[in-house]
Amino acid sequence: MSFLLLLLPFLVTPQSNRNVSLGSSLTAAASNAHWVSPSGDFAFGFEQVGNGTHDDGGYLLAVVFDKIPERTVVWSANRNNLAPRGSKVELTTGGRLVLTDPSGRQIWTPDTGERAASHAAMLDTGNFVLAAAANVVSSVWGSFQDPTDTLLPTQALERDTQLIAKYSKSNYSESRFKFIMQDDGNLVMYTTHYPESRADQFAYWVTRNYIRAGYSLALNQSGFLNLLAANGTVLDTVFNGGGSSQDFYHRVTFDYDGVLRYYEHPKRNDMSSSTDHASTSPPDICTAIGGPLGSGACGYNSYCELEDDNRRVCKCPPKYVFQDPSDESRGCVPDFDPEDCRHPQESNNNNDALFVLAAMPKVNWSESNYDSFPSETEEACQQSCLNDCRCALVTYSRETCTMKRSPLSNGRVEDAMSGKSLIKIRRSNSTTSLAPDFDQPTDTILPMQTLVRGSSIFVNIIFVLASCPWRKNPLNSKVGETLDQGALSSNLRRFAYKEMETATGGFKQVLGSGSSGTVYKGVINDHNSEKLVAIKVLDKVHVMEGHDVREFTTEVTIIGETNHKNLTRLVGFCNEGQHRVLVYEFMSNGSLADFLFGGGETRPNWYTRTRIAYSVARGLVYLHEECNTPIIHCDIKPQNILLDCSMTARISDFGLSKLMKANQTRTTTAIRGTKGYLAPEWFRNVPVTPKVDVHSFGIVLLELVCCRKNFMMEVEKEEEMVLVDWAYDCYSKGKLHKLLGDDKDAMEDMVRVERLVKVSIWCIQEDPSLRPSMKKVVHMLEGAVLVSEPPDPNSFMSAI
Ligand SMILES: *[C@@H]1O[C@H](CO)[C@@H](O)[C@H](O)[C@H]1NC(C)=O
Ligand SMILES: *[C@@H]1O[C@H](CO)[C@@H](O)[C@H](O)[C@H]1NC(C)=O
Ligand SMILES: *[C@@H]1O[C@H](CO)[C@@H](O)[C@H](O)[C@H]1NC(C)=O
Ligand SMILES: *[C@@H]1O[C@H](CO)[C@@H](O)[C@H](O)[C@H]1NC(C)=O
Ligand SMILES: *[C@@H]1O[C@H](CO)[C@@H](O)[C@H](O)[C@H]1NC(C)=O
Ligand SMILES: *[C@@H]1O[C@H](CO)[C@@H](O)[C@H](O)[C@H]1NC(C)=O
Ligand SMILES: *[C@@H]1O[C@H](CO)[C@@H](O)[C@H](O)[C@H]1NC(C)=O
Ligand SMILES: *[C@@H]1O[C@H](CO)[C@@H](O)[C@H](O)[C@H]1NC(C)=O
Ligand SMILES: *[C@@H]1O[C@H](CO)[C@@H](O)[C@H](O)[C@H]1NC(C)=O
Ligand SMILES: CC(=O)N[C@H]1CO[C@H](CO)[C@@H](O)[C@@H]1O
Repeated sequence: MSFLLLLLPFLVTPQSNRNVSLGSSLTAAASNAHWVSPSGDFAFGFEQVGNGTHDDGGYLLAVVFDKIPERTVVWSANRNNLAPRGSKVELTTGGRLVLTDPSGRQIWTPDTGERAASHAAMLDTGNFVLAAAANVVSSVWGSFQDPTDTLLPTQALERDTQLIAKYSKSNYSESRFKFIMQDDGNLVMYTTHYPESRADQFAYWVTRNYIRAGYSLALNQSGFLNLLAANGTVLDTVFNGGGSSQDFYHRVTFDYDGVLRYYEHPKRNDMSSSTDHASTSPPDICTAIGGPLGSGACGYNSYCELEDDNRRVCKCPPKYVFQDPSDESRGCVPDFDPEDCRHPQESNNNNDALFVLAAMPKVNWSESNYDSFPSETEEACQQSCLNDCRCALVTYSRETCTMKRSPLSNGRVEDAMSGKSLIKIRRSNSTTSLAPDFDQPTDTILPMQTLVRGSSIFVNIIFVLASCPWRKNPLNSKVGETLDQGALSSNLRRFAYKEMETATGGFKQVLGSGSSGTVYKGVINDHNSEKLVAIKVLDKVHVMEGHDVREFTTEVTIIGETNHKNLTRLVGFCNEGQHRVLVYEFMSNGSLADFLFGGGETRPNWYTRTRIAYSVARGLVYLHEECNTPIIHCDIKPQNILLDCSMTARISDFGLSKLMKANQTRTTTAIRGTKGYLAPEWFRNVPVTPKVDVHSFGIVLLELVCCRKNFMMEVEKEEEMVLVDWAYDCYSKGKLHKLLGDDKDAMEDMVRVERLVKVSIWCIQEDPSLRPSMKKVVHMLEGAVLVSEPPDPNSFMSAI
């Protein structure tokens, strides 16, 4: 003890080779002390960010490379909440690490599960640990287990942990990009539909060859980023750094543009001048993020260009400026008033004179179309845009004129673009013709994909494509023109937004919220009696993007036309201003998720469960094959299956899926659907068919049989973690009873149990063509046809 006390005075100054003892602290000040690792490679302490005033800067408690010139943060504690000058991090005498501001308010403390540390240490690996007792191995917490955006050699991204990119080069706050080693074994990159900040995320990158197989992602000491199976086997090498660890520091960072990069930093200054070299994934972020929702990789009206090193740059078209000059990812706004088009100040001036088109030959804004028609000449096409105030940009390609409206989204430089974009801008008052530089082609040859060194999975990048966009292709929605009337004459009620407010008592009681909106409980007046309803308020993003009033009405009408005992019924809707609301029958017995996983002591009744399985299957047959406009649900899961008062299952939320069209092409990168229930083809570049619902149904069916969720972390044996794998295992070994726990009714009905499990294994086949149609599923469930031996659901994947 006295030894420790003697050391104390030195601990506040930089030093190496020392354990940090209880009672030590560091203070955020102009010149910062650090706790340094024995080799001096890494340091733990405060890093100044911005100017250090509380408003636009402060101190980051971080681990940095201590020997390379540019201070590179590899881990931080308080990225979203910078500490003001004078803040203190202390390893208290009680064995806790606490970051407090000068007034003593706690800013951050690691989650050690209440365990006290005996000392702390900055290790040579870059891991800052709180040691439990005598040895560092049994640490109570380590920065490696709580990564921010970087992995270091010997560090692994374990299941259910994630990297979150920082906001920008100099802003360490969390951004919208997440890279997750999911507990379902998939390695996925997610983002939100920027600029909307919503909980709803979509995947833009997924490991393809090892769906559900991954256990952790580890960077090893020779600079290989490996995807590992549970037993430690290397499944694939994501990056191959290769450089020697004697000469280089290695790191893998999930960067602020949503791209995972591999970096090397030479350890000695005299070594080759290039400080980093990067392997990246996805190789082209500009195209990886797309689809009809959100703005794409850059903000609205801007366009994304890939530089030599695969870094994206967001740019504004001519006469447009960044909405926020300090943040180029927020998109651009016109530097003129587009409304001038509608109200030309000089009455005799036609729009021709006020607005002109500037050519941008290689820039494609792939979304925002509102009209498209054949046009023999480019001039005629241009004139159409100039004559239409809605038109912000027009493309002319292969004698087709396509008009796009504001805000333009998903802009990117596309080398292979077949036509050209012409953007409408206001002519400046003084000049009658445009400055020549606007017409200058911007088609400098681009390094589209400067190739990625040593990547393997990453070359197989898929752009997570899906074909269940919420929005219909506007080009096909002209039919909508007469539909507003049609909706009114059908039996759907149209509500005013005020009525919705009254019905829900000011949107008080939330029944649930999902990918597309929030559902409230409400009461409406129906033929002079009160009727309970579920009122779904769609998120604004669906409203802003892609829905004009007519399109919404078109879709609502199609939902309203469905009529089946095993679907929830749409009672009415509200379509007013910014508000899009759907009103459904209220289901008194909650969702199947509550029923199955509600946590009661005994399993819900077996016969009720089998009846639910039949009802869901019948509802899906109707959606796929029997209603006027076939519908793929895209998001079948227990939360979307509701139970009415007689415990009959009713599928809900189907209205929000894309109406199924023959020969559907993929038009969006948005994944509708929920992790775990998603069919693997969502992650592949193949058409999405009704078979995606069959896959999700197969998983729900297994959950019904076994009364547990597909993924469960708290299981006795590891092989039970993923239900679909475990179930196949039990089935192939003839040990189905293991799935049933103490479910007596089910035990006595083993013939049916086996049939249901076999059906569900058929449904979850990786190869969609092996999965039965829902009609066949119903026949199999009812025992009308024999169910043959299903193959291993994963055999298709392993054959690739
Ligand atoms: C704060 O930092 C910015 C850029 O880092 C600089 O332009 C500005 O002058 C600084 N402000 C003060 C008050 O130091
Ligand atoms: C960093 O970005 C976030 C998100 O835009 C913002 O809220 C925060 O103020 C920024 N921090 C600094 C220091 O600029
Ligand atoms: C740090 O503490 C551990 C455990 O108490 C001890 O084994 C190690 O020698 C200490 N290191 C130094 C440099 O004091
Ligand atoms: C790192 O991984 C690669 C590829 O899996 C392997 O060849 C190499 O031996 C590993 N290096 C170490 C130090 O484990
Ligand atoms: C480890 O797991 C992989 C995939 O799960 C399997 O292919 C391999 O045979 C296993 N290896 C050992 C040694 O168990
Ligand atoms: C722009 O991109 C979209 C989507 O990739 C494509 O369909 C379209 O043809 C492109 N436009 C032109 C003019 O090449
Ligand atoms: C152009 O003229 C309008 C009205 O005459 C004026 O409001 C506007 O500021 C002028 N713009 C420029 C760029 O001179
Ligand atoms: C809900 O289901 C239970 C059976 O689990 C049933 O007893 C009850 O009557 C149902 N509730 C309503 C409101 O019908
Ligand atoms: C779908 O595509 C196939 C082949 O491309 C074609 O034969 C068929 O007629 C198309 N169906 C519809 C409804 O367009
Ligand atoms: C119309 C229809 O097929 N309704 C079915 C809904 O589900 C129940 C329970 O399985 C069936 O009995 C109905 O026939």
